[in-house]
Amino acid sequence: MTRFARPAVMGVLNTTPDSFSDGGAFLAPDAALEHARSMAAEGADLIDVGGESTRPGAEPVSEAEELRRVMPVIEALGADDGIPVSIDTSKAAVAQAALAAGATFVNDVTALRGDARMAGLVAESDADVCLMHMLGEPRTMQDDPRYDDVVAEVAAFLEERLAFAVRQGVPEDRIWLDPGIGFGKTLRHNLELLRRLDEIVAIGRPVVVGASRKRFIGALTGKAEQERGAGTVAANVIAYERGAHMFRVHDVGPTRDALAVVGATVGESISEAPDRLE
Ligand code: HH2
Repeated sequence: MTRFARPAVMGVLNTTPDSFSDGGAFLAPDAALEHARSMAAEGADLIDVGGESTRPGAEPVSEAEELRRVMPVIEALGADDGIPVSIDTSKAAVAQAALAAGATFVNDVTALRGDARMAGLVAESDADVCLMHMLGEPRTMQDDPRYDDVVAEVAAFLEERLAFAVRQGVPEDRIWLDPGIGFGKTLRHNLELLRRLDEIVAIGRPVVVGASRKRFIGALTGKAEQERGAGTVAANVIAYERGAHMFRVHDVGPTRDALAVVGATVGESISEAPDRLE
């Protein structure tokens, strides 16, 4: 089991100038901290702090710059608030500094492929790690991605990365898997992954889903990034029903509410729901 009850909500905190939906909004440490606290108050179980955008076409950021962006926020969250922190990075040096400052979760969108030192670092820490599927790299991942069977291929990739992490000494019970919605996927690929998410859940590790405000929701609704909250909730409701454990979102409050209703209706918490006239 994991230390987070299902459903768990991961609040997104991008300390970047160029993230696809909130770029620039939380670059200043004060604004970032305030946003982290408000997400925690709305029911986030942990805050995912990232200093490098992975949006399609994004350019890489140096280690020094990434550290400069994320560390003031992580230090303040650990010291002042005790809010659980996840570090969204593929660089071992950034993860190491974040873990030393109190982060307890490493969210590596390269699934330990981006930095040869990352697996060993995670193994030596007692942090959880999320291994995500991505086809190619952010700069080029949306250039005509192709699969014969996207769900089978993503599952096979995640099984291989899970086995790799375990071989490197990461205890299996600290590993999370993520199909990587929008990372080298067409609209159809994203929808197929959500529809057949139970096949990813069947691998046997808890699954994280990051559908929040992504382009496939814009394609279906015609809405701009900040107006994709309802579409995001719908995607997460489906993912929860298919067995996902953690939901990475920008809009924590509406997600928490939706998951409470779904959990009481079809989830584990049905037996815990108070039986009264409502
Ligand atoms: N998506 C993004 C970033 N990190 N991590 C996981 N585990 N799963 C995801 O789906 C995921 C992720 C992209 O979203 P965002 O952080 O809002 O944008 P950007 O990469 O432009 O900062």
